[in-house]
Amino acid sequence: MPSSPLASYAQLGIRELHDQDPELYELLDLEHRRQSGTLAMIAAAGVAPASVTACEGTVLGNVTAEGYPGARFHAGCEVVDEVERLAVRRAKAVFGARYANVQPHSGSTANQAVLFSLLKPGDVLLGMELSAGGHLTHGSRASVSGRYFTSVGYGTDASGLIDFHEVERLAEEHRPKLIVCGASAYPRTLDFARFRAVADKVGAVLLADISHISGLVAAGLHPSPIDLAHVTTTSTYKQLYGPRGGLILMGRDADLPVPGSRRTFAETLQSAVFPFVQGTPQIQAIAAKGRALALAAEPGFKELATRILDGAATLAAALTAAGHRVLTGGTDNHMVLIDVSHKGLTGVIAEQALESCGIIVNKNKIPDDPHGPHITSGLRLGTNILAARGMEGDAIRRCAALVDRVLTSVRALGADTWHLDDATRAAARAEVAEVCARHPLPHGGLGPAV
Ligand code: DSN
Repeated sequence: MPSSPLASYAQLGIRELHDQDPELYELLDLEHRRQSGTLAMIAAAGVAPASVTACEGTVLGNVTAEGYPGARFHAGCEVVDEVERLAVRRAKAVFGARYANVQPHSGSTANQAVLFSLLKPGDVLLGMELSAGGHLTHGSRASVSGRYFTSVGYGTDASGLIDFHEVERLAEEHRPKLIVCGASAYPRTLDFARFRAVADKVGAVLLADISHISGLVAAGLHPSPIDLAHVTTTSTYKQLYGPRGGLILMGRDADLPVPGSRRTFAETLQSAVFPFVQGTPQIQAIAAKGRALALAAEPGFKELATRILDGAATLAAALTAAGHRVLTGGTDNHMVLIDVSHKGLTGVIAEQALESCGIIVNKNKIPDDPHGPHITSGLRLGTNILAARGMEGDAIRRCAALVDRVLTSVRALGADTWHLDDATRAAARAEVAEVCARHPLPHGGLGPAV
């Protein structure tokens, strides 16, 4: 690599951190080692390639650039304008979108921009219940989305699938102004066309939040909502393996007027992000999104996304064969939800016991869960990071066997107290270390396929 101010600056930063702030350096180094040496199966996480992370450590963060390219409120933006234009072009290309906004600081902020620009306080919002697998920003009372709007929630049927009869009934009864589809804990394909039909029937706007499945959508392995929903949002750090951040995307509805307004969806959402809910954008994160989107456009990304999908199916089948209760009987995406009450455990016990062995998952509420969010009866596992490690087939089955061994060995003493014998923990930790060493995290790209 030719020496350049950019490269020297990055190296200088790490050297100065090491020499001048060893306490912080040590923590950052420790976290690096933790991620390398543990088996992360967090469904809501990815692992950013080094070139994505590098963008965030550049001098772009010094530029205050309120507004949009060509229309900033500060001087000195000629370079960052090009960075943002590039990220917008790449987002449109990856998702086949007519409109892309790359400024949202997160998926939650992207959703806030949509809700607060299209709804007035008190308007009715229909979204998936948090307890059924929805997201906080889809109308949960714990979030501003459920306090400022009149939130109505739909759930799942006895088989764990979205109950469209309930969605239709609630839409007709409450006449929502906006319907949200998309979920944080739903392992099956989302039928965006069916949601749009319901929305059209009651004159509602449809928002699709694809934060959990945007990599599968980008790779063409899950139906795309871009031309079915009026607006699509996503976070960028899960399946896009990008930085913390969000995107707002639109397809065929972008240039149509928002119902009851003369402004188009594109005009409305553009001013919703800035100046309505955000100030100056984080250009360094926008550059990192642009880099992640370039990787998502490479042919190897489809191989990675295929590994995500196949890995989850393998994980679900192996856990089922081992006697675990996999919700909905399997998965269509990257996510496997299991009911650990079936094994006499709570979600928090399962999460903590696995973490003590170096396996990182998260407790999750399941439909009709008798426990609150800090205990839960469920566990959510995902394959984004296993796929980035290049794992498939037998390697995934080995992960499932490890999970099974810990969950069948741990003994619940109370709702959140437990015992796991030292020998089982030591053996599991040793095997996790071996698996991690055999399938190292990618440092220069998204696993062997890219
Ligand atoms: N949406 C949260 C989750 O699914 O866990 C964080 O990304």
